[in-house]
Amino acid sequence: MDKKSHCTSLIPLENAVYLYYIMRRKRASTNHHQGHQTNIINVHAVVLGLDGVGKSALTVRFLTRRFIWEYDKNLEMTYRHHMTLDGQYVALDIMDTAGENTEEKLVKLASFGELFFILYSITDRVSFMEARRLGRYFKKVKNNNSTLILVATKTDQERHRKIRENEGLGLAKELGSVFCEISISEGFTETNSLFFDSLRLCLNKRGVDLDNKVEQENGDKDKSGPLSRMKEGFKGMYTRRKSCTVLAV
Ligand SMILES: Nc1nc2c(ncn2[C@@H]2O[C@H](COP(=O)(O)OP(=O)(O)OP(=O)(O)O)[C@@H](O)[C@H]2O)c(=O)[nH]1
Ligand SMILES: [Mg+2]
Repeated sequence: MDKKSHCTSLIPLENAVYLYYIMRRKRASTNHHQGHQTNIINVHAVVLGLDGVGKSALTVRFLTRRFIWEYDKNLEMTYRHHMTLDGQYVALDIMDTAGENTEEKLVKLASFGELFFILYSITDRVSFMEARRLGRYFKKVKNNNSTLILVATKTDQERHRKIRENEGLGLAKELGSVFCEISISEGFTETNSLFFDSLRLCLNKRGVDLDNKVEQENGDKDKSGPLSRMKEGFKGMYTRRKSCTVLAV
């Protein structure tokens, strides 16, 4: 199939996102009747990194559970996604960025975002260098008012690996971020847990008290997501509170 016909998959995707949103609203109103928290918290997330690292793949995987091999390269999209996280109703705005990360663009992203997913591919050293540049920038301009998540993608391409896991860990330590390696193509669970764990970190940082006793929808019942597993690499920096991994600041 040519690239263009693949790209049209973004049109039905809008319907899928809408349906997903309706279903979640239904569940949220059920929660309301059961007496759970119903105030809405808005979180602005930004997905960024060099071209081709999997920004759109990650975003679309989380929103629709689907993996698509080709996306429109110049398409920058912001999605509004409603979800419940540990009993808390969250309106998550996800900006899937595209194109060159100029200084001017980074200034805009810094003012928009609170949660930053900085991606690189384990198969591409240039993408790792770009992730380092972006991470250093947001660490500097956002000071401690943001949550940085360093995400190494394409672990299913192990034979083409150029960046060792330790290099990713080292960069994450420098940035004060968390770190995980995932394959977006191989399954939905890791991507889903990555978003849920990251939102927990972000809201914990804001001081939001999440209720871990509420059973998660969306298959996020096991708390063994990529970030939770990576805590091993951060002994001393992370501590387990309630049922999620939180940054000990
Ligand atoms: N094997 C494999 N391929 C992946 C993975 N994630 C993304 N890809 C593929 O990598 C290519 C680029 O992914 P995109 O999601 O378009 O990357 P992007 O970062 O949005 O790229 P731009 O929009 O051009 O900046 C696509 O063919 C994806 O299907 C992964 O985990 N494993
Ligand atoms: Mg893209």
